[in-house]
Amino acid sequence: MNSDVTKSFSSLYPRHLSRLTEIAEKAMHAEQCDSMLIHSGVPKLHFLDDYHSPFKASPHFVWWLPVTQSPHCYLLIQTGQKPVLFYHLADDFWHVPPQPPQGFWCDYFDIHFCADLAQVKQKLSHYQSTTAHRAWIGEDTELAKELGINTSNPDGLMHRLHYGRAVKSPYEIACLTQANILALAGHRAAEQAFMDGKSEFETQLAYLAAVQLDPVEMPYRNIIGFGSHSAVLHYQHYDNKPQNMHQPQSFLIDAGAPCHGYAADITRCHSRGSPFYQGLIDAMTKAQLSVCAMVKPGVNFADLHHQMHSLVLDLLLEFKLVQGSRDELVTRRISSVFFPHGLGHLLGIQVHDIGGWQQDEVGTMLLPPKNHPFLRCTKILEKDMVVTIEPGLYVIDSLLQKCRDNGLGHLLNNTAIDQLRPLGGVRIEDNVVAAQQPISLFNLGS
Ligand SMILES: [Mn+2]
Repeated sequence: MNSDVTKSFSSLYPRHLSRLTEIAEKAMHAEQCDSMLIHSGVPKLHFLDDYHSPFKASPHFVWWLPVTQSPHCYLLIQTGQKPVLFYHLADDFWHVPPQPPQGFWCDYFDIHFCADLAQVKQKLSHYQSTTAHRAWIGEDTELAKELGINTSNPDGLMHRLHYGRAVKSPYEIACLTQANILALAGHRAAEQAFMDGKSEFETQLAYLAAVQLDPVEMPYRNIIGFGSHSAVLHYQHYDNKPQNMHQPQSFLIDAGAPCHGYAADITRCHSRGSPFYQGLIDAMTKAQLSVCAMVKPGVNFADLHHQMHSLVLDLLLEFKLVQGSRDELVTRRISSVFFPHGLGHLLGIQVHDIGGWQQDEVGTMLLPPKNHPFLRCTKILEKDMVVTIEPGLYVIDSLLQKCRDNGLGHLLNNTAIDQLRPLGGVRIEDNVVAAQQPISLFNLGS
């Protein structure tokens, strides 16, 4: 990260913190509490084992400060007071022990170093005036009781915080931008590896080398699929087989990167030697860009999803994957056979950021329409919400078979489907900031 970027984080952070303070104080006031203790979390042990899963900090903790790799920390937010951080600092001869925190955010917190829970308890007791009205935000509710807090993750408070998290501050948008810029380096390296004939596994290594990260530091497991693997929505392997360079090949890569705990979530497709597949990529990219341009305040995300279905149907007709009257194809919802997932989701600290169905701060939920159960966002967009726009079109044989079983086989053009099958499918995904002029973050880096 260059010094300009670091400077921009330090200049944007104070406003982020005051926005959070405002949201938190309003939420606490509405829910009759005057402080909350937010736990960073702990790594989880495997069953009957002494190995842990990789540590994932609580998103509520990361929202306040970019500390993503420090378990056993506590953040005390009190109405009208400077935030207090109880930072875990203990001798540990098995690992490199944690270091005192450094960075642009430190001055805004009272920081206490604690080696164990007894020290946390002791130091927390200096802030005891409000414990009767204190809420715990964290997974381990037994730990909350040990610290004298009986109210854990109260629904009312959580709804208000989750609602607030959907709209991003300029600091958060800078984090998401930087994550996109890092992901771009990975995507370029992976494309090159694919074109050079590397295997899926080698392509994954090329991505990781370019972003200089361990897989466990990635916001989600990279999807690197060649050929028919690109039609498996969450394809989970990295094939070692070398490519056959005498055959056309397709490549779908869904891979992100982190910055201060915020995630990029980007998908691209590449063709080597298939004008048919390249044509499909180009047409999908055009359709996707037209919907990215609609990510504006006041727009219903479900409407964008339906608009995308109409564009996917255009593509299915253009590439002759389906046949029959447009009316019948719409009525039979044929686009869902090829595009079975949602258009996208809120993006932030969590890749599928929380609150996509939440309509207001008291937690009214609007579930997705019955025929579109995988739509992860049913919100009316507001300025500075960040969403992914990720339409896809795939040959998924189980869904095609169901379609035939339902007596709709006459709508499918098997010749064209057979042509696409070995190439899998396409998905194009960008991270877009809702605004009058929507901002596509991945493009900022290219
Ligand atoms: Mn996504």
